[in-house]
Amino acid sequence: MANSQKRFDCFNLIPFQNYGVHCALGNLHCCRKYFVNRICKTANNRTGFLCDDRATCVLPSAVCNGVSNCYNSEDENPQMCSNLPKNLPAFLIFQCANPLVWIYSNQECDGYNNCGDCSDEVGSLCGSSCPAGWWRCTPVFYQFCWCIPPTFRCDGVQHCNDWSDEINCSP
Ligand SMILES: [Ca+2]
Ligand SMILES: [Ca+2]
Repeated sequence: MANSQKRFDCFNLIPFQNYGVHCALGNLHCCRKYFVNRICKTANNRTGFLCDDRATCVLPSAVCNGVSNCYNSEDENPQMCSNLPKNLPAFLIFQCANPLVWIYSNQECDGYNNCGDCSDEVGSLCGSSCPAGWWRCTPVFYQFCWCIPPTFRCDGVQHCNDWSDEINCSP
């Protein structure tokens, strides 16, 4: 138990400034000296990636997306971004039911069918209600699972199998 906990802690640590340092698995002294825990909370309370400035918290899906979001581009570190998602910290990843498909952790329970089989929208974390303001129905579009975004209600286009998004709309 203690051993696996140590490994987990190390796995969530990403080199701070000096990316050339490699610590042996479980070498906490080395990890603490050269690595920093990158877990942070974004403005909308999602788990994010902490930049070297220790203040900027980047959404997981903005890590290794080819755009620099941290001041020194540490979110686009070539070593971390090679062979995705193998070198990404575990907290940035959500594993879909299909073992071949992964998504970024902020795409879990966001209303969108990122996994392709809706396995990212069914977990206990998602609860049984729709994201705030979304409309519950059986969507006709593959990109949604159980709810559609508020902008698609009463927009003149059918998004729900039962047309419930386009009935009882005020004229
Ligand atoms: Ca980025
Ligand atoms: Ca999703």
